[in-house]
Amino acid sequence: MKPRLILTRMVVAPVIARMQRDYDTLMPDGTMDTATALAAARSHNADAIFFSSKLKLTQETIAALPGSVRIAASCSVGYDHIDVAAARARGLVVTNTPEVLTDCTADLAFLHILCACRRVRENMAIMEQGWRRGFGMDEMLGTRVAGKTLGILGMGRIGRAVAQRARGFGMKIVYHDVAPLPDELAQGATYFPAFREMLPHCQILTLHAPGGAGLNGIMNAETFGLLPQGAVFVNAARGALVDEDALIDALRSGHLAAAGLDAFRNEPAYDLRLRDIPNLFLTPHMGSATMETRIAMGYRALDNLDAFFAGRHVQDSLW
Ligand code: 8YV
Repeated sequence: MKPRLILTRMVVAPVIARMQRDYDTLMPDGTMDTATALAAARSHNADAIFFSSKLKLTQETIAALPGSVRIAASCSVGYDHIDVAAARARGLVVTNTPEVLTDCTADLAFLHILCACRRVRENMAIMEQGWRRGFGMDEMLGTRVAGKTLGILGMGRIGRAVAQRARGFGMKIVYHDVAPLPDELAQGATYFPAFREMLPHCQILTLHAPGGAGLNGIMNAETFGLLPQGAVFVNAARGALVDEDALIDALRSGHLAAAGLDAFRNEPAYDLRLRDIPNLFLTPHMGSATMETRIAMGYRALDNLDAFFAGRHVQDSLW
């Protein structure tokens, strides 16, 4: 008998094929909301849930899961949508998918650094409007990337992968995290024990910290104000890290030269005032969105389910 699984949100074909081969899978009709997922888990008498950050596994939702569900595998590295303590208390194994999306997420963060600095959104708009007026050599100037000091909040796998890319651009790297990295991982990056003290040094700042209560709104009027005049800000991590009113003020006042966002406080219904700021480069939470990475994420989630149902060690268990 195959374990019974519900899939709450569509994933790529190779992952579906493996899932349907090995699990009695209930497929979603679109993306399931919480009520639909709970009803599906009950009607399918599910042993497991394959989900993503679109489904919030709150204490309340975990309590409402039918007793048959013993594992929930999230197809994401972030797990701020999961109440891990409540899952543990209920004996529900919860897993994520680290490592496999590091490179693609770092690529997208670096793309935001380049696009924000080089005013790609405004340049694209000029081309789309037909570009009929030549520019003086003093117009449409961006910010040079090479040689700049890049500040990284969060020097985990993704932060380090961004640093690796930045070294190729001759950038100096400063970082803040809860503790300094060993030299072989820091690779010459300078550690700041106090985040605020790092900010005045950051000509470009990129966030790679997890979401969750502790860092909520860590970028606010005060911390944006500590960045040097003309700094560039990028967030491809979690929207909750940023006070978006303060970001809008910092861009409108010209304190920030430009910014790039792949993560928003409200997704998908992001604050449309952000859309109207021309020097803000925007993408709709696409860090891991390549075919290769989405296959690897799906396989990693299935590896966790397979291990659980085979009674083996579950490598990405969150407790
Ligand atoms: C996912 C992400 O696309 O892995 C994460 O934490 O933010 C993205 O890779 C997202 O979680 C799926 O909704």
